[in-house]
Amino acid sequence: MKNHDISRRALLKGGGALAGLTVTQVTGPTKLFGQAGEQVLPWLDQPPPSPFPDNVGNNLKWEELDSRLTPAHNFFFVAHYGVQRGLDQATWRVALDGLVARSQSLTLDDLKERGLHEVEFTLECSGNNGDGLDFATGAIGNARWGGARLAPLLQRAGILDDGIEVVFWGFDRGPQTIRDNTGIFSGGQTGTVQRDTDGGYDLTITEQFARSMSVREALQNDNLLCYQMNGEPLPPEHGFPVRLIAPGWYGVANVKWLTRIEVMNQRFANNFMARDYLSIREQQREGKTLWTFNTVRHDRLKSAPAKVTRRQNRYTIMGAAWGTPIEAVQVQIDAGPWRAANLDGPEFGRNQGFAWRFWTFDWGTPASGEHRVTSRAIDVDGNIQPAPNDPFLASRRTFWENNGHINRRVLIP
Ligand SMILES: Nc1nc2c(c(=O)[nH]1)N[C@H]1C(S)=C(S)[C@@H](COP(=O)(O)O)O[C@H]1N2
Ligand SMILES: [Mo]
Repeated sequence: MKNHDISRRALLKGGGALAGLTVTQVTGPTKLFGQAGEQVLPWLDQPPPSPFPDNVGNNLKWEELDSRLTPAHNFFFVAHYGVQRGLDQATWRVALDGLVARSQSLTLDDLKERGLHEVEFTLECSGNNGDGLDFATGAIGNARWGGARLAPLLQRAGILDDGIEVVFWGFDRGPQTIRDNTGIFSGGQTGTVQRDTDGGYDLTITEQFARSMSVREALQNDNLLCYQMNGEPLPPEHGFPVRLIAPGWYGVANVKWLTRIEVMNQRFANNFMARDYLSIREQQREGKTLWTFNTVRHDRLKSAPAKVTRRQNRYTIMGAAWGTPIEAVQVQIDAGPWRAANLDGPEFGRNQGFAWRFWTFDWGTPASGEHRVTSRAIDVDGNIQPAPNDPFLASRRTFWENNGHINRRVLIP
């Protein structure tokens, strides 16, 4: 996503007491998410359209969520340098090189011959904020991703002893400007240098999309060189012909239009690791302000109310929870107490815990008027989706990794 300012108002409003938490896990029969004869009440707060339609689009319309698997044509996309179309699967190669004993150049058929491994995984952009104010509120979807497992391919190539980092290169590239370069530039290069307003130099280069992870992280069992989405070939928007799927990682790690896997002997610090997708937090330690910097990595525990439905005169709230394996979800209406929602289906085990779980909350017959609906998820380790005053959320100075409560407003007639 492009850099843009996101109002923190969304985070700072709301609140709600967290004291006296009791977690009641309710298990019940798997229900259809959405039933015949029900009416969906649209939220009063609606996200604005994407200001960068070529780069971020097709965001989930929460009110329309009615199936675990998001159809590819309804699945959000993020493409920093635009969607790459017209790539030829017949000539496509994924290079596996760098610090390996046996470099590889893999065709799509090579990947297919290795057997299909499937993972159901909810992919969320770390810029997906929520609270109905930000355009990226629906930068999330869940799919059954299929492809060849990455770990055996890395093992076959033989990572050398000094290899510590695995870089995944995409095909897409575009301009990146590095500010206040000192002007070490003699001509002949393809980058351009411009004097900036404060007397420094801005260097503009053509950067290729890439993200990296450690060797240990790359060897994680469910990482895929993925060529299928919900049983069909990947569409161009989602990385045709091959992408990385790294279950449990935020969207940005899941490199699309994958051309090269490179093993290196040092950490990798390109734009998408070290400048963009960087969480900057302001913390207090021993009376002093300490700024910390973390590249975006793993998904965080999160939930969202998806829609309010009405059948006869009874209202139900439905939603999703994801990020880490979910144990329970609670719902808060206006300033009321947190109350347990019903989790649909004990899904993980089958889906390895990387997929969202749906929940429903029987709202009964609420008073007419406007209401605020909030949810919070609790994971199997007892972690609670953080409240707005949680130190992690409150210390953030960039908008990445916002897993705060999502407040939606609805009008009951
Ligand atoms: N090559 C490439 N891979 C990419 C991106 C990109 O711009 N180029 N965007 C990343 C980001 S920020 C996200 S959130 C996910 C989105 O995946 P999707 O477009 O399939 O939903 O793709 C990631 N992989
Ligand atoms: Mo993203």
